[in-house]
This record gives sequence, C-alpha cells and structure tokens, in this order.
Amino acid sequence: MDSYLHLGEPADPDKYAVCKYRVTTDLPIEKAAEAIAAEQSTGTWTGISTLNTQIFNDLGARVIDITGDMVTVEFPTDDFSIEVGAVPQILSVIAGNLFGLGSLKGVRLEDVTFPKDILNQFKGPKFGADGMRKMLNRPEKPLVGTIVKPKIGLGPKATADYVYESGAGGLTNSKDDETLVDQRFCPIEDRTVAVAEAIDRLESEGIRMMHAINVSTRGDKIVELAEKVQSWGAREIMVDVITCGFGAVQALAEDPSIKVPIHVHRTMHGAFTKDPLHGVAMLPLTKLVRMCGGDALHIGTLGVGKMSGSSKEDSNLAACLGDDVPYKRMMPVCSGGVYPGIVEAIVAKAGMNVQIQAGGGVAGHPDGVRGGAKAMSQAVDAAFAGIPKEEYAKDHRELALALEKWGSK
Ligand code: RUB
Repeated sequence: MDSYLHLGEPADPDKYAVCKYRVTTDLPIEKAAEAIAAEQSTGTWTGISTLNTQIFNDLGARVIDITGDMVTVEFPTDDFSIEVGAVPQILSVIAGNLFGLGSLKGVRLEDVTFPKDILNQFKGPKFGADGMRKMLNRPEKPLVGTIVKPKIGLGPKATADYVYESGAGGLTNSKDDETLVDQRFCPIEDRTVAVAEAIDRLESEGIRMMHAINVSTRGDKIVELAEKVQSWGAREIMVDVITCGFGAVQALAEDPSIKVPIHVHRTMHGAFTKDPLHGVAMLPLTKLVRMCGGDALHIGTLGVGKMSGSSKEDSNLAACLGDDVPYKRMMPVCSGGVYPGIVEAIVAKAGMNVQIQAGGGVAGHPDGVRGGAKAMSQAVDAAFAGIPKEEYAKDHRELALALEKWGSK
C-alpha cells in the first residue's frame, strides 16, 4: 500500500475538503501527519487485510503540505455521507478521533475549506446580515445591542422593561443570555409575550428593535419551542450552538414554519477553542454555523473585550461576511466584556458590518439601562462618523459618564 503522504501535490478544492491542523508531537512530523490521515480515513494503527488498493486510492486522506507545525490534509468528497448536510458525520471525519491519538501531544483543527458539492448541500442563512438590517431599517451603521443582565433572575416584566429602556435609549438589538431559557422565575411564554409588547410599544413610537428569545433545548423539541415562541410574538430566536448542536441551528433555519432570524451563541466553545495547540479553532465553527443557517454569530471582540481571543478572529469576520460561499452573509456579533469605551477599537478592527453588544456595559451605567443604551449608541454613532469618542462625549453626557466609569481602549 502507498503512503498517505502526497507532499507538494496541489490541493484540489473541488474534490476534497482541505483541513489545516496544527500538530505538536515528539514523532517526526511526517509520521504524525500520516497518523492523522490514516485514522481519519482508511487506516488504523496497524496494517489490515481488508484494506485494498482501490479503497485506499479512492478514500484515503492525503497529506499535501507540512509547513512548520501546520499539516494540510485533504479528504476525498466520497469520505463524506451522501445524506444532505450531515454535520455530525462531517465533524467525525475532520475533527473526530484524531484528538485522542496518543502519538500526538496536541492537534488543533485551524481551518477547513469544503468542496462545492458539500457547500451546495447547505442553505445558509434565511435572513443574514442584510435581512436583519432591512428588518431594523438600519442599512449602514453597526447594529448595537445588549444582553439582559443579570444573566438570570429578572422576571418577565422586568425583562420587558429592560428591553423597552434599551430600545428607548437607541439600541437595535437585545437578547436573552445563554443560560436563560424557561426557568421558574421567568417562564419563556410570559417573557416572550411581555417582551413582544415592549417591542410593539417601541414600534408605535417609531423605534425598531429585535430581541432574541433563547430556545436552546433538547433536539426533538427545539423546532416546536421556536414555533411556540414565534406564535407568542418573538421576532428573533437564539440558540446555543455548541450545547444544542449544529443540527439544531439547521433544523430551525430549514424549517419553513420558522420565519424569524436566528442569533447563534457559542457558549462552551472555549472548552476546545481556547488552547492554541489543541482542539478546534473558532474558524471552522463559524463556517459551519453559516452553512447551517445562523443569521448572526458571536465571534468575540477581536482581542478587545473580556473573553480571550486575538486578532486571529479577523478570519471569523471574513467567514461571516465573505462571498466565497453560496450563502447570504451572516452578521458577526462582538460580545463579552464590551462597554462604550471599546466600541471605537472594535469598529476599527471589525468595520461597520457588525453587531456590537454589551450586557454589563449597559446595565452598569450610572444612569441605568436607558443611560447605558444611550452611551453604547452614542459610542457607535461616534465611531460611524469617525469622531474620536472623547470629542463626541463633550456633548453626549451618557457617553461621558461611561468613559469616566469604565475608561477606554
Ligand atoms: C456578555 C455575555 C455573553 C458573551 C459571550 O455579557 O454574557 O454571553 O457575549 O461572548 P457582558 P462570546 O457584556 O456583561 O460581558 O460568545 O462572544 O465569547
């Protein structure tokens, strides 16, 4: 049998899924690379009598490049299930057993590029960034939002009041936090109805706003819950993609009865994205969420906010907004430790096609939620106009108070 090493052969993105793995090993790196290609396609730890040349040639993964610690492996399209849009099987191929291989000290999937045949199996976002902007009548400025805080504890009326105050202060978006779904202190039906009334009230005052209700639940119930939430007046829903699975996003996006955008939270991603030498980078996850139909996705704050991350997250921006895939653009959401003083820095990195949202950075404002919403909104207006925040704050009291309380970057 031939080797899995095909170094120097050009990648063929029409016939193969091309993956980049960062590998840490005591083995010669070629051996480690071969072990990955073998384990993830036709091989195992020893030679086997059932593997013939045809199977090996047709389905064997190929290591086509090794540069430093980065190994590029391509997987033939036929390694993937013919079932349309089968993310679990795709993940088992590109991000499965290899993480447990004893011969590797660490391995991290950094990127994946799918062939057209696979991309075309997916539908992408129903609304996407442009659809959301249209619904909000906000064509150019960054969307600006909040996460209702405290994360848990407010009842339906207090949540709706928070949303109303946020909209009255100028925010375009608000959302449930990732741990709030249907607790006793805030039943989802009562919350959705109360929030819908608040948003209707804002609309009657000429203000458009969206609030994402978190429908994260068991797989066999999520579409049903989203339908209910929609019938209670929700105009946007939220799903925690890692805890619910990509299939949940896909089921919601592809179900014809769901007619509202899907905000995708990535809670738990840090378990496998945080270690720079082991796990899965955010980029493959971003690509998969867009394929599955997320309309907006958290991508971090590009190294500026509270969650760890770096400017490498720029690649996530491109994966949300790039036109190299046959889908609508997905709204990148910058969130986690955001406050008015860092909005300018986020916009400098992310550009204008972004949703910037703050929880504590709104609810912690000295003037309360409306004041915090105004300060965030003013910070976005300043960045949009290219006016330094300190300058803008001279005649915008709420922004001035926020800069005084939290400083800036
Ligand atoms: C933000 C918060 C969110 C983060 C997660 O609250 O609780 O769950 O957005 O961020 P606050 P990400 O604004 O008070 O920090 O998924 O982007 O890492």
